[in-house]
Amino acid sequence: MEEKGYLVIGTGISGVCAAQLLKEKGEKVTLFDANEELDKAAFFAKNPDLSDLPLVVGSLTEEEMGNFSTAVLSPGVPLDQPLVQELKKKGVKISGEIELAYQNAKGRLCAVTGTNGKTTTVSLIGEILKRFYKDVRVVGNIGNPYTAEALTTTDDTVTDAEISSFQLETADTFHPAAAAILNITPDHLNRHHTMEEYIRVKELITKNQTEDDVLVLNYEDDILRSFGANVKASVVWFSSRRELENGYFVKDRVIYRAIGGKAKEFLPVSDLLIIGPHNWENAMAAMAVCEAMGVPKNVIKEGCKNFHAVEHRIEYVCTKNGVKFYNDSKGTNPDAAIKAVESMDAPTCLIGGGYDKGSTYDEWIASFKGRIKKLVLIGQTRDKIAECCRKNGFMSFETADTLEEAVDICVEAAVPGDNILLSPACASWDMFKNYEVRGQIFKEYVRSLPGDAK
Ligand code: UMA
Repeated sequence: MEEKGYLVIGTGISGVCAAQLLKEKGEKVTLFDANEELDKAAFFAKNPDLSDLPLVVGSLTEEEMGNFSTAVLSPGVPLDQPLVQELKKKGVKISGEIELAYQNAKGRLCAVTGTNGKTTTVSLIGEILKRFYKDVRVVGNIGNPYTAEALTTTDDTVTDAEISSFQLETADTFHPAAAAILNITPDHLNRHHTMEEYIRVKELITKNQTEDDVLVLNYEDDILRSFGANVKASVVWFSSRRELENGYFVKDRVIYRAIGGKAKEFLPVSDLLIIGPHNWENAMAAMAVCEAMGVPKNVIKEGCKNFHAVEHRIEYVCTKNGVKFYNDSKGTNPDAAIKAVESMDAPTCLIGGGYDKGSTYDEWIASFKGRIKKLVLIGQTRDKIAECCRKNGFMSFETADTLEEAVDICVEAAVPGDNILLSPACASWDMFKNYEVRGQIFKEYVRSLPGDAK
């Protein structure tokens, strides 16, 4: 009987890197993408090293499904879709890109999940680890697939992974020595359907951890506070609001490290270049993870002091005619967008709206509280959000057909001293390839506006 092979589902960056890894290991691989319009010739021209692999687009026949031992899912592939269910029925093992990478990687691993702050925290951890360890890989949802790095890792490698809920769904033996869950608030409910399921998936990050491992949790998150009481891993808490007996906390704008009720000053928050209480939380999570990974305190402090905000996350763009522009294209859900609104220190014209993930916007609108002088709505959710504005008595909104038109409306409404903020509270996929492209287009358009940029 012919040997069964791997089916890699999705030909985005994860699928490509997963297929490359499997090919390098000499495995039999077939690529599949549900997008019927995928241009095979263009795909192989872009990925010539995969051009000898079969690529099926659209759908698979029952017979074809029987040819595989394992299906490796890209993060964007939901587990409950019919194809995955059919494959399961045929006895095909369902795995994921992160799990495949983990099984082929060496060295030590730390991993961060959470609804918001993952990228900032993982980037900061990466900066700190690189100051102390020679071989550090920053991988995962941040945009560098773990499978792109796994085969070249050695026992001395330290891997720092940003892991989304999509990626955790297929985690099986995935086992980080230090993990952090930053917060859990409603997001991606169109994929996970219920909040209970979203929470369950996020918590999978610690499922293989033992008492020798560290789990870093936010004490101010009610879901995590009760979860932390019953995990196997040794928990390190952080809080931006209260003193803790054990863990990291902020008091009078100073971060402390407490062990057994004894708290020592660690770093004043004024030494951080990332602003706002949510960023203090990200920094404390990074400190705790790096401590667990064996980095000395002075190295952690230096890393924190030198770390700048990541692109697209409350990123200052420029000042034109006395108006400051901020790009928060990564504010892809209401909770992240609230953080951006709360970080604004002047009257702000806000651009929101985008792809509909099934979120509700009442809390986001409630956070405007005199800070937002005008809201301009774009994208698929614009009417839904407009309706929510009316319901909440916020009437200072307009709609626009394009991002550029939205910027123009804001420029018209702003006076010197104001801010203009792109922080959509929605994903970008209705109008843009991804949030990075949305942010780039915003920045380029803003820079092209009349007036000297400062
Ligand atoms: N596809 C199918 N069947 C499906 C769904 C998708 O065949 O049911 C195909 C699509 O036609 C497409 C390909 O799969 O060709 C896309 O795969 P993908 O959506 O998994 O995207 P990748 O390019 O592999 O990028 C993924 C992550 N994307 C998602 O989770 C949606 C990237 O996170 C991540 O950076 C990358 O892997 C590397 O790990 C992006 C993201 O938006 C930034 N993440 C979400 C977030 O942060 O909120 C979770």
